[in-house]
Amino acid sequence: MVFKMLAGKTSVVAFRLSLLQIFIFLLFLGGLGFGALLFFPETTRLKRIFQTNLDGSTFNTDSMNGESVQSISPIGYYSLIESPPLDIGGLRSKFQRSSFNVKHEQSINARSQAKVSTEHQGQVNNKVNAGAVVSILSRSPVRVRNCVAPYGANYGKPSDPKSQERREKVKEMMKFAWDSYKRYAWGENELRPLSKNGNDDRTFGGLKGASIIDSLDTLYIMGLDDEYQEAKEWVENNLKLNVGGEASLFEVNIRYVGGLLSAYYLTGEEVFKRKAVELGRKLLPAFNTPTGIPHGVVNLAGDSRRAPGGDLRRSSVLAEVGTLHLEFVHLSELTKDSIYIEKVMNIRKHLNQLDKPHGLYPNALNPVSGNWEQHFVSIGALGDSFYEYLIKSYLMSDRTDEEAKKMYYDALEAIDKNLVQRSPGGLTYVAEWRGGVLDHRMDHLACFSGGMIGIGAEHGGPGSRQHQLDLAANITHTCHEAYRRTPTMLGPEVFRFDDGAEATAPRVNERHYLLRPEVVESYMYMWRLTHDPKYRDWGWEVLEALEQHCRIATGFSGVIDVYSHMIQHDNLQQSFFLAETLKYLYLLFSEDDLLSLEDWVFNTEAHPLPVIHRNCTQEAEDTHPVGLLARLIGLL
Ligand code: DMJ
Repeated sequence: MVFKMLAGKTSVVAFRLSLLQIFIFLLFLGGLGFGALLFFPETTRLKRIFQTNLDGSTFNTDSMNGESVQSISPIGYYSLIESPPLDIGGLRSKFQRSSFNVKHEQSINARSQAKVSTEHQGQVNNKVNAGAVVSILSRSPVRVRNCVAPYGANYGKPSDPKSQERREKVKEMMKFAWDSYKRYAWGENELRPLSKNGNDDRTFGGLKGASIIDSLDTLYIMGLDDEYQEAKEWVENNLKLNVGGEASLFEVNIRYVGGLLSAYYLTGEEVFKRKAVELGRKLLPAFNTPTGIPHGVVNLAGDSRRAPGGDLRRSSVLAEVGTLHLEFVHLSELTKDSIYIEKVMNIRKHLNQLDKPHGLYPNALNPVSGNWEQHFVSIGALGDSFYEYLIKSYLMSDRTDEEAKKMYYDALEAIDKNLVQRSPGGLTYVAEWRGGVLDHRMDHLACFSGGMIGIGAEHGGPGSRQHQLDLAANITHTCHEAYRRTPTMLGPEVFRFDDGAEATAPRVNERHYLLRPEVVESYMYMWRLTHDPKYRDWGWEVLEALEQHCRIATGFSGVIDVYSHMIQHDNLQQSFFLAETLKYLYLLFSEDDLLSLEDWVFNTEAHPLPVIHRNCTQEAEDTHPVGLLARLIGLL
């Protein structure tokens, strides 16, 4: 087993032998035999045999907010919480990165990082910390149910020089966006680059630092170590959750809870888990409605017995109530408190049993009656991430959540049948549906669907696989056309396919570009699924357009009219630009095993959450005392 793992790595073997000699020497000294195990190359594995509770599962919210914590119990409908965690530690051999391998990679990587950085020095405006990636990624990633969630070997460094250079450029853009935010808007939610101050709208109910939370994981995976440390320290010292405003349940969940969870899973830093759980608990009053369908607005000052904030007569939005599942499953996973899963499973059950016109999900429902409020269907604004979270719930459950799977494919079939259209010029698009009448327009937001349909294609059954892959590729192509048909090479907020329009925006008020990620998101997924180089080239086109039209001296800004040569900026560096747009571009130019799709799902704000693997059999074998003994004998 060990030798299989080491095949072809001479230097690794050499290093192992020297440690082995230390090991034998210590054994020889006698009395230190047990201690010698700790010097053995695979120290972390051996330590786990004697110290099994390394996954932080004893975390208790009692100490945090004084509220009692229910012990997690089987609730019958969701298999994720029915199986007890394995009690033997270990790494999944397929992806494992032992402490030794990490060190080995560090030294290789330190050199290669330094080299790339030096080569690139003349091309970037701000030099990034060349060695940074080494120090932060050497920490152990968090284990979920005893499975390790790996980052990937060699930090996803691409093998070809062109992609390396492109990736470095994305990293430089991230550093520039971060530095600009830090300089003019530190601690505020978002940067206003023209007025050089912060944007502190009330979406987050008084919570601050949205750009910091949204950036944590991006900084981390890019190896921007100093910037990540600044962000972490701000969370430790300045992220105050005792605010009293009314916040968007959806936005706080996807950006703050998702960002904190992701930072925790990547870094293992307890502070992120503690804050995520504390904030998650503050969202629970939103569910205090007669149906349990949450209201869109929650008063963050409330406790779980109080009514939600906002006006209960207002509709709940499909995308908002349907975009909680991934984060809430992880909140239950971390706290061993089933309340979060119960809340989102109730939503799902409710939506599942409602009558649907032609199998389609309307975008608004009443949180009191639980009925649809109108028959407007869209996979753009108001609907989008509901569908995304169905397929991602299935994937994140290690493909066991059959209910989510069925709901996703049924919904997709209805969309395909009723909404998918082909323009006279041959472009595939997903129209909107207003009470049975098609509106031939697509939101920029709907461009995420190329990637979503792509990642779902694999699991829909052999008969539909190719069709879904083609649909994903065709939608992504259309979104590329929406960009390509503007002089700025940036896509408008809405593009139409009526009155002679073909993926263009005839209406002046639909021509803005807000630094949105959906198109590069689909490029990233389609690249990983097909390895067609055009997706990397299309991503590079977007990057060049961002540099040319959105970058100003004080940060990045959206533009008001993508069809105008006279660029006017909208004065906002959206936090999702740092969380999503730049992260997806970075991943597009990285190797596929950086946050592999086998092991991670991205929430709708691009925060990676680990797949909750059920089967770590191989690692159990690896660390079982008998297996260990065999390995020791093999080495001796
Ligand atoms: C992000 O906050 C999320 O991607 C959300 O799902 C939709 N809107 C923005 C990005 O456009």
